[in-house]
Parts: sequence; C-alpha cells; structure tokens
Amino acid sequence: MIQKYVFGTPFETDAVITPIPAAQGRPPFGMISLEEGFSFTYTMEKDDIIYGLGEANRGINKRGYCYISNCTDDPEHLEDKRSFYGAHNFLILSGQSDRTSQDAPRTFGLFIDYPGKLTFDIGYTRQDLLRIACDDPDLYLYVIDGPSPYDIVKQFRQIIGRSYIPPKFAFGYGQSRWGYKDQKDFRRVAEGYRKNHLPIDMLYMDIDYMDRYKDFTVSKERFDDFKAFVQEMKDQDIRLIPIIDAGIKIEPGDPVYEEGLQKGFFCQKEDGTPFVAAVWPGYTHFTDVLDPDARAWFGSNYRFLTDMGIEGFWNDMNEPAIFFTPEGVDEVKALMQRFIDNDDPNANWDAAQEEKVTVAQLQAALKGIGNRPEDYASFYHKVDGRLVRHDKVHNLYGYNMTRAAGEAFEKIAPNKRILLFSRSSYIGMHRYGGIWTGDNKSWWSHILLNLKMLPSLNMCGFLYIGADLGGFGADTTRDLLLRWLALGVFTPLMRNHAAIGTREQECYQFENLEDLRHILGVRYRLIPYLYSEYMKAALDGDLYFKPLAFVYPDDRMALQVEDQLMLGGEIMIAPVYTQNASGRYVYLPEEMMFIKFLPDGTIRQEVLEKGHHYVEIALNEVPLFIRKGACIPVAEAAEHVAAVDTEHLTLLGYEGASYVLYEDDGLCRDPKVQGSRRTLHR
Ligand code: MIG
Repeated sequence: MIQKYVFGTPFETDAVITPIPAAQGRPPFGMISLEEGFSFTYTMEKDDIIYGLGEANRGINKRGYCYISNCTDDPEHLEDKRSFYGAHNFLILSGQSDRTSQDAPRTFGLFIDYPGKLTFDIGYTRQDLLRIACDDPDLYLYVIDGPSPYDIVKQFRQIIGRSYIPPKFAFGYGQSRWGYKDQKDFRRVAEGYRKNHLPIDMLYMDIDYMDRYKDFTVSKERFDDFKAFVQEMKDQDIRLIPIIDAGIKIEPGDPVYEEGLQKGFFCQKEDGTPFVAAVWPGYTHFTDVLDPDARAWFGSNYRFLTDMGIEGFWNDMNEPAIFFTPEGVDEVKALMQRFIDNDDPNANWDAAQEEKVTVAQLQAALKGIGNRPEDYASFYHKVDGRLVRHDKVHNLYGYNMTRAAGEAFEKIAPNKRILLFSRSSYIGMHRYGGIWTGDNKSWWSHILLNLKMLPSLNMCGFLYIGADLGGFGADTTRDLLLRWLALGVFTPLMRNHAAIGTREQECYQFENLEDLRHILGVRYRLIPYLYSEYMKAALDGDLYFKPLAFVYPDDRMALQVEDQLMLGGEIMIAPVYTQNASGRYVYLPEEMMFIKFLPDGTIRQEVLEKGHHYVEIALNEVPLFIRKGACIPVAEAAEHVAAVDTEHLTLLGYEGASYVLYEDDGLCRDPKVQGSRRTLHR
C-alpha cells in the first residue's frame, strides 16, 4: 500500500510515473513539522534496520550516521563524507522488534520527492532518532506499507518505472583511463588486450578525445578519420564509449554554443544573461535540461557521435561540477588584495586581528572556490514559464542531462539500445541510464564500499551500476586489482578506470597476466547467467543485488552481514577485500555449494553446511556460492560478448535443479515482447 502526501507546492521531478491520488491528512506515524522547512521525525526501536539511500556512504544498514542528498563532485570518498554524486531519497525502515506504540507499523518505506538539499539524520544526533529535513516545505512524501523491506522495494520499483536496459555488449569488460589522448593510445590499449587474449568489449574515451574539451566534437589532430577509427575498433570487437561533460564551452563561432545561445537554452542569472562556470573547457554554459526544448536540443547533439558509429556514452561533471565562476574569482581576488595589503606576516595566523585576512582564510577561500553554494544559488531554470533557482532543484541536473540523451536515443536509434551511464543522478534517471559511482581510490576499503552500495542502488532502481575497478585515484597494486576485478565480475558495469597521473592499471601492465585473463574470462563464462538475472530484475521490477536479510529475514545472523550479497535468485557472492589474505570468513544462512573458478579453467565445488566458514580464495580465483537446490548456466570463456557460446551451456550446482534462462538479441528496445525464457534442467 502506497500513500502519497502532498506538502506545499512540490516540484514535479517525474521520479514517480504512476499516478497516485493524494492522501488526506498526515501519515499515521512519525511526526511532521512545517515550522522551519519540513521535517519528519520518528523514534526507532533499538534493532530497527534502515536500508536504501542508493549512492551513499557507509553500510548496507544506514543507521548511525547523517547523509545529505546534495549531488557533489567530491573525489575524496572518506568515511565522514555525507554527500556523493547522487541523491536517492528512498529508505526502508525494517522493524526487528515489536513496537511499543500501537499505531506504528514495524516496517515501512519512505520516498521524499524533493529535488533540493535533504538531510537524513539516521541515529546521528540521537541514536534512536530518524530525522529527515529540508528547507522548503514543498514536497511529496510517499509512505509505503508492506510485510517486508523486500516487498516494499518491489512496490516502490513499480511506481518509478522500469529500470534502464543496456545493450548486451555492455555486460562485457571495459578499459578506461583518463589520459588516453589519441588513436595511437587507443590502438595500443586494444592491442594490449587482444594480443594477450585478455577479453574486452569496450574502450572508454575520456575528455582528451574532444577538441579542447568541447562536447560533440572530436579532435582532428588526434583522430584523422574518427568514423573509420570507430569501425577499425569494431572490427576488433571493441566499442568506443566517449564521455560527455555537462558544460558547453563558450566559444563564439562554435555551432553548438551559438545555437544554444541563440535559442536561449542555457541556464540564466537573475539579470537574464547566461550563467558562466569554468569546467574542463574553460568558461562554459549549462544547458537548462529542465526545459523540455533545451533538453531535446542537448540530446539531439549526441547524434554527431552516433552518426560515426558510436553506441554508448558516459555523462560526467553533471552535478553540475563547477571549478569556479567569475564571481567566485572576484571574491578571492578581493580577499587576496586585503591579504597583500596587510604586510605583517606574523599577524596572518592571529585570528584576533579581525580586520586582517589570515593565511588560513585565504587557504579556505581558494579551497572552497569550486562547487560554491552561492554559485548554485545564482542561476535559474525555466520551468513552465517560471524561473526556478538552481539550488532548489540541484539534484535533478545529472538526471535530466542523462534523460536528454536517453530521450534522444529513442529517436536516433528507435530499434536498438544505446549504452548510457551517468555520474550524478536522482531517482527517475534509472529509467534512462545506469551510473558509475565516481572517483574512488585504489584503497582496499573502497572495494568494500563498492560492495555495500550495490544493493542500496538497486533498491532505488539503479541496476546498471559499477565502480572504477582497480581504483580511480591513487596508485593501484596487482593484488588490489585482482581482488577488485573478482568483485567486478558480478557488477553489470565492469570497468577498470584510473585517473591521469596514477600508475597504469590495464590488465596487461602486471606480471603473470594469465591470472588477470582468467578473472576476466570468468566474467564471460557467467554472462549468460548475469545477463539473464539482470533482465529479469529489470523486467520484473526486482533486485539484482540483495542484502542477505531480504532472502533470509528470519536469520538474525544474516541480518547483520554487510560483506556478502545475494545476486539474482541463485547465488551469493563474498569477495575478498583485505590485502594479504588467503581467503575470508563467510556466513552461510543455509547449506550452499561453494564454487571456485580455478585458473586452470576447472571449477571446484564443495557443499558447505549452514554456518560460519573460513574459505581459501587465492588471488587468481573467483568464488561464488550456489543456493541449496539451485543451479546456474555457465559458458566457456570468450574474448568478447558476441563470442560467448550460449548454445552450449553447462549447468553448475545441485543435481535435479532447474534454471529459467532469459535470452534476447541483446539490442531490442522491447525485451518484454522480444525476449524469451526457457527452463534448463540439470
Ligand atoms: O574533474 O574526465 O569522475 O571518471 O576520468 C575530473 C576526467 C573529471 C571525473 C570523472 C572521472 C574522469 C575525470 N572527470
């Protein structure tokens, strides 16, 4: 049962696409205050678990911290951070004890459809208090009642619409690096993979492919015939996936810039002039993607690349990230001038001398010049003829930039799927694309953070997801990459990506590359299963990744597991995420078959009983667990998706088990009609 409560005049985000009549009054539990903005408070029982929030920090159980929905380009994903790139305002409270108060349900879900900054204090200020708050009392509050958190998620997924379905090739492995510049670089990487028989389907193009970071251009110096180059890569079964950034470079004479300007498609300041922000291309304008005409225009520009044979994109910098604005620079300059004018260097550390600018103040001003709240509050969107200040709808930008592309693809390529994922997002965007979780680091703790985010993202509708494998920032190590890839084997988006200036981390950069070849090979062996489970999750509004608690709700031990996940209907995954470990502890809520894909191509299987185990897992092995009575299809390893032999599948798992395999051509836009399911028996 879903109740929708309306407060004030909500902004229409189109997150929910099922019409639901407004309920009268207030939710029957929790306390709502409209005194200062909006707040919902609720007293949690000691063992209540909170799920959800999608792309957020910390655990699967979100209890014990404060999270802020405020899409932010912050590459330091430390444990104390409250905002990442996405804003996913859906949570579920799963009651574990009988409630003391009569009128409160034990378990419920909440979706707060509010596009501005929203705070989730989940037992941070007070351990037993859940408090959700924002500045403006204009929002939709959806309250979902159901017997279990899993059921509540399914109800929620029904009202937000079907999740994005990528082409099947997007289930292959992809290599990326910020720093590949020209056709020579891409040829070298393609060769590094193909010559070494390391499987690959995609090479990602970062900002350097463009002409001076201008969207919808390709550098002529770096690619002498881009269309031919796209084909050259396709001939090697590799697709090029270019990046698109949010800002359009201000460059008189440039056709994209001129058209956007002339048609008034850019976000404006109060005085009616287009808002200016510096990003990679230098000063840019942001397209007003909340305006349907501007959105259609932005999306239509992707045709420039699809016409050259491009079949996939990643949308970046769409929080939107701002390096600085002219206004911000002026403020820092003024501060600097005052700093220079005060020529007593010792006084610079003395905060008591108020009229003097200290070194610390200057440092803070420079550090804070990017993504300034003042800048986000200084420009406007046109919505139904009225102006809406950006900060009020900030969390919708990446969503609508990606929607622009997704809507355009329906026209550009009505008969086939295009790969698309975004950095910033809001619920609703899950219908148009996937996401990658941004600039992580080559840290062991980030393997675990990656794992924990997966089921939460699925709950919010995001199914095509993945993290930068091997780590984006900082230098990776061979063992870290191997362990991370062994998790990435299971994520729909499996991409190795690294930042410029870091150690090279393509699989062929390391010794004994047969180990890396093997791990990638396991991915391809599992594609029939992973694709089938993905499609079922998308078509049925189900989860691809689940916390153990969703499958074993009565197992008190399973409720606490934060480093193992259920995948699809048949398996459990438990990757190793600590350095120098020869294996790990796992908890089995029931008997399972422990499977290891060994580097010699054989598969080791062992039935383990319910309970705690230590399992040995070498660096070059991929483990998984098959649920009691289940089986999964496995193919032979292949070097790209189209080469996976889906005719000759082996069924791995329990004797007498059967598996329902979903299949389609991997491209059709209407898989409900064109896909088929068949039952395989072991
Ligand atoms: O300011 O395009 O998250 O994946 O490599 C950095 C360069 C801009 C951030 C993305 C990252 C990408 C990088 N971008």
